[in-house]
Amino acid sequence: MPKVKIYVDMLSQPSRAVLLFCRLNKIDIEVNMIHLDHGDHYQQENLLMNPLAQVPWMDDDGFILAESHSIMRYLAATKKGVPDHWYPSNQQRRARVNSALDWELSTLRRGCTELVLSKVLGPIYGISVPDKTEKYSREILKKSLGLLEDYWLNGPGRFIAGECAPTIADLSLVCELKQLDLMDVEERSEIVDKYKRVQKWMAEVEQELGPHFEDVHKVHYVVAARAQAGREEMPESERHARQSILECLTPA
Ligand SMILES: N[C@@H](CCC(=O)N[C@@H](CS)C(=O)NCC(=O)O)C(=O)O
Repeated sequence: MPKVKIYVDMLSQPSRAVLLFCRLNKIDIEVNMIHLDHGDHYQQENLLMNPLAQVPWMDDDGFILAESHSIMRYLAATKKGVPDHWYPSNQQRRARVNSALDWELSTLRRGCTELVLSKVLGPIYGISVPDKTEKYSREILKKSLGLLEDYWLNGPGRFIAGECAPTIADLSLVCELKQLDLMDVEERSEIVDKYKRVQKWMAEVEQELGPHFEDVHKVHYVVAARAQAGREEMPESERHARQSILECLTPA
């Protein structure tokens, strides 16, 4: 079987979730870097493959699919050896995973991504974001964290679908929330610290995923450290760091 081709940018949280999923499940992949800041996703050959022009997307022997949640569901359903806990075959548990993933897109991701864009990435990449976006996204994020704490994580189990092993919903939501590392430490604490269950769950998911989690977030950590240091441009040398991560992403 040919390798599944995955197209990602290491600074994209849904890209990291898909990579992590492939790596955890030893899916044979070829990783292709799409540098969003260079506009790679708008190059003709990429647009022909993925007119949606967003990462991640995949090509499984000619079958092209975008959207991280759909990619993980597809891979869980079609690749041998993916343990059932990631996307349970029990229809009610699966429905709960889907419910959390849908909820993430309309709430948590909106708040998180837009806040980080307006506070950190916008200034770095020269994208101006209206003041009201910052205010609005902060409110959405706080409300979403409250719901994560009191609803999604309020079940009997350690994870979102209430069981004893993580699902693709845990993977996706944790990768999204990691994006807050890019924010000023005090500002992040002011938003996140009161949600104790959320913090415990994030730490447990990270621990459960082990070194794979760290590897997939290597470039993210570099950029987060730079953002903390308050510098405004990402130097070429750090862009190249994204290429060097290819080796550790391809399963042995
Ligand atoms: N719902 C999509 C979101 C994809 C997405 O927003 N990707 C961003 C990076 S995190 C992107 O490609 N942005 C480039 C653009 O929109 O021009 C998924 O989960 O895959």
